[in-house]
Amino acid sequence: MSEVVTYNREGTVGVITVNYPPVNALSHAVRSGLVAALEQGQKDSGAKVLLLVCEGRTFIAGADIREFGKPMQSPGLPEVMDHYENSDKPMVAAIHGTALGGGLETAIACHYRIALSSARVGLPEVKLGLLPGAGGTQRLPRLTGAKKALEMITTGEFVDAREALELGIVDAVDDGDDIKAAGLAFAQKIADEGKPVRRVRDLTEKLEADKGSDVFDQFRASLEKKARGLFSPFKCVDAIQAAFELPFDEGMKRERELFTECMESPQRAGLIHAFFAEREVSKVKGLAKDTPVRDINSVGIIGAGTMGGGIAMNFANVGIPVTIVEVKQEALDKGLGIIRKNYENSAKKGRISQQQVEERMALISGSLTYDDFKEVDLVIEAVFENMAIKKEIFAKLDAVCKPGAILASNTSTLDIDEIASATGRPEDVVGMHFFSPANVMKLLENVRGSKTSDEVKATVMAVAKKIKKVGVLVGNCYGFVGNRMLHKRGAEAMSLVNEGATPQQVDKVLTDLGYPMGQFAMSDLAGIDVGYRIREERRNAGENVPASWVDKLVEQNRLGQKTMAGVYKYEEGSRKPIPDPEVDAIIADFRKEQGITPREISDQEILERCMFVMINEGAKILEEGIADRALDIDVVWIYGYGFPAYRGGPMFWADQLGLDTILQAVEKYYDELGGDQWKPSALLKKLVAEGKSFGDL
Ligand code: T1G
Repeated sequence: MSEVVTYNREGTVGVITVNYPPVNALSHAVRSGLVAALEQGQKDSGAKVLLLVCEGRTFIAGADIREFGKPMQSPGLPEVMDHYENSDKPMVAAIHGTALGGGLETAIACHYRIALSSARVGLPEVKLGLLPGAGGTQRLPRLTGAKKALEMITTGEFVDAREALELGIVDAVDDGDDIKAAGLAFAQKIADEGKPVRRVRDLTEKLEADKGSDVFDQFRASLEKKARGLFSPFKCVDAIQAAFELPFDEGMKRERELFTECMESPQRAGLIHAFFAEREVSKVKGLAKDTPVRDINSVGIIGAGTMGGGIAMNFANVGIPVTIVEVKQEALDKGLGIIRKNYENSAKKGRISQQQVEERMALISGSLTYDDFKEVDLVIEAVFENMAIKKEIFAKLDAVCKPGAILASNTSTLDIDEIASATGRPEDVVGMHFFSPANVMKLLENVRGSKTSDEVKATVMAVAKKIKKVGVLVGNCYGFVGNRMLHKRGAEAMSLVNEGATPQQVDKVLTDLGYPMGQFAMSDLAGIDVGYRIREERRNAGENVPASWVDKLVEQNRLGQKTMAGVYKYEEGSRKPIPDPEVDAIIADFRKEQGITPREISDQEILERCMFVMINEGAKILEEGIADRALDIDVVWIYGYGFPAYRGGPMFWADQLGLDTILQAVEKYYDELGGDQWKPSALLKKLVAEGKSFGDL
């Protein structure tokens, strides 16, 4: 008898129980156990009906992703589904938690389903670069019809139990919290009413309605924008369409062919890497899992600007009261007004209710005095990037805030240790770098100072989880991980334009790679004066920062979207970047001034110079211990800058390209262009010499 799947009988109900923490994933042991337990149930003459239920936090949450890429061990999931569907005794699945992927496929291979009202179901395989490969594309449409099946399978979104009931995915919903009791009662009812075996494969009514319709072509067209660059969503549509055109067994064969194509795609490798990396980053090297965490029940924010307001919303969204301090009432009122407007917009889109708008606004208060920070557990400073001002603020916070309060800076580049030196409590000082717009972007780059205590590190990582961000703990250096690499990419992009490329050519290479926006469109969004001020700060600090054509734009007050003109021009009410001949003229003048003769530049050179300079910098970041693992860098770039998750992150993508290819190009550009940014990283050279990858670290 398998220890992860057991069989016992309760009355006339044969109970098959899965117990494989943490999420009852369909590992080989579970699949074998399911088959064995079913056989026992079939042989058990006292069992009139069979019930499948899971222990722990959730019903089966899918195939065991950790097995992907390894040789599949029999029985495969489709085979297990067949056993359950062909059971000659009614087979009932009892769902709690999240029945996902192969879990939901197992449930709909059964004959009846009951779910707790707190349960959710979904087929999120597409988020892993796959499609439901155990009959989901053939059985779900038989329950819901084409439209809902297409939506659920190509988005991977979950539906709650009530909606699942309406859609016909489950047959009953129980408002209790004891799935075993609910399952037993429902199974007994099925037996008492003499309900027959009801195989989903035999249900054809919902298929008839959409047979021969153009719903599939219409849906493919709608995916062109939403699923730009992705492979598996289109395969999902093909597989679902097969359910409407082929007999069930043929449809299953078609599903298997398409599933195999997805399994073999580099996008599946990238998305699964991203899935696990997002979870691995919360396990910080050298930080014990049981490190004490301080309670954060109230938060102070300094600055009611774009960042401060967005940061405040994250805490109000999870019920934590926030006090925002500004220097002037006018700035405070403006900031609070923008927060309200953001919430009202979300309410208009149906994302939150009007009542939630009011509840969240009630949690955010404004003040003009630091005295209101006396009792807060955490303060986050979000004023602009000026070290002198930040040190002045932290000295005041040190004087006002209670012992044990955490003092955090939202700085995107500046030295946390220098900021901490303005206080008498450096162990309580930390960086919490949010990404604009702070209430939307999922990344929170937590920056440890040399004296930041383990308790504070653990607390800010717990805060990230609490406010539904992906927290990554990184070391203290100029730009930390994300912006340090971004600045290298930005400098290369500017140089490429100096040398002959157009801004739109550079941006298109990056959006073709899968970024949501190119370098210059992104700069216009944030405001190109941000980079200008950072370059001025570095020049004032004595660094040799070359002049650039972008500075010329700022000096003509072309600051980006906020002035309707920056690198691109913008029409009223539109964020669409439009190439501007005026900018071409400014660039041409700048080239003349610098004595540059423009040349044709290939897209390949643009790709290599923008991306490989980042990877080389990422390798240096690893060498210096600023990031503990390459996957930390991948997560920073996926969640902070929109690097396409289907490529796994810049370092994973580099591994897939081959580090020898990267190193050759870096050495070539070092010879041609010079500059510290092209000095080949020692780690990169070492890994190539040893035939290893970043993933091997
Ligand atoms: N396989 C293996 N491990 C998994 C797993 C899975 N499917 N899902 C979660 N884990 C681990 C996760 O790595 C973490 O491990 C722990 O469980 C808790 O996860 C044929 C091919 C279920 C909603 O895509 O969406 O079925 O770090 O931190 O926030 O058609 O996990 O503790 O060691 O995320 O409460 C389809 C993926 C697979 C579901 C729970 N299923 N999982 O979220 O906890 S493909 C999925 C999730 C498939 C078939 C196809 C979430 C969750 P550790 P967690 P959570």
